[in-house]
Amino acid sequence: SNYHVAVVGATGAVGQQMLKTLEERDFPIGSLKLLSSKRSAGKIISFKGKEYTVEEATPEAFEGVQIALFSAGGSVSKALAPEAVKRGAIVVDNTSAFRMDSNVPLVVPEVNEKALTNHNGIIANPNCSTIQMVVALEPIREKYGLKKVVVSTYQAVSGAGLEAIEEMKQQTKDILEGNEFTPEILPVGGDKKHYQIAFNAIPQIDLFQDNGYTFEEMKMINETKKIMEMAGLEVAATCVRLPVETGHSESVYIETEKGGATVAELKELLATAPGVTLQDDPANQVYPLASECVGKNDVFVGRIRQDLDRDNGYHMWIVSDNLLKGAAWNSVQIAESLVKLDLLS
Ligand code: 11C
Repeated sequence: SNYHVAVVGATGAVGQQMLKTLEERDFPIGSLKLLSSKRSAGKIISFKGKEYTVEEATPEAFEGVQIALFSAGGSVSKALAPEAVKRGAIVVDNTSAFRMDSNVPLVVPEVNEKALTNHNGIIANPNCSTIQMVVALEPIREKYGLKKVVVSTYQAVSGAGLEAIEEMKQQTKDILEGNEFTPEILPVGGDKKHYQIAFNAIPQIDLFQDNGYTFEEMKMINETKKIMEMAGLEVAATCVRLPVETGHSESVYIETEKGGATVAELKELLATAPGVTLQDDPANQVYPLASECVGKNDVFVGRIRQDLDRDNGYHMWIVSDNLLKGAAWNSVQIAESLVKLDLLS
């Protein structure tokens, strides 16, 4: 059958990719509603050759909606996701609003699709940098167990939205032309100071927490434990913003429970893992690149090396399109899983 679908945040960086993904996957849509803030309402967006007028997201807008994909910021989700559920919709929420609620499944289908069966109307889509990491780590955890993860990220500006992309481009131009400029958005719209992103690397994504970690780092730590159902997993993260438009890269160090797996064995495992493309051939300079992952749904893994001091330690490089597997594709994939598992009323 066909479903009544709403996309909330339809004009944003992720919302646009959600529409593209729904189109490409030929998701069974009966009717489509494009919702946004009041500011963007009235815009025209075309979907499968038909034009839609973006409407303001209000509680009443969810009347008759069966699946609502939210990506319009945490405060919008907090206010409207429960309203959508009240009206019978199942919400797939791409913000951090509900991720750590114990009655909300936090789902990456390659890892914990079965968690969907316990949903109470809202399903949370994890943070982009978390998703690509757990897709690569799950096959290793299954076979060898996992004790510890230490990740450093190299994140693209599109994770901070369309305005952040614009800021990076304009700054680059201003610097090359010798013009004055004032950073206004990055690292975080809501913080006191703003820094140059062009030709720079900023070790702050989202706001600092009391423990000295940023919220992005704490998301990676807490979400990884929840998705993998491993409260005792040791995870540490350092998240850095780079002047890359799209595609998050991650340097990941892991320690497995069982030592002794060879790099060749890990490569063989990842070569056939769901949602993973192995790109690992140093002799021919083959490794994942942010510039190459854009527009693709997979998580790309390479540079797999044995740690030189520990026989259960491994290093790798994990790259994915943060707007696709990190956001839009994972959300649509969850919607596809709900259809497949017959979990839509
Ligand atoms: C970034 N990871 O790259 C963030 C964006 O919790 O869904 C995603 C924020 C989130 O800036």
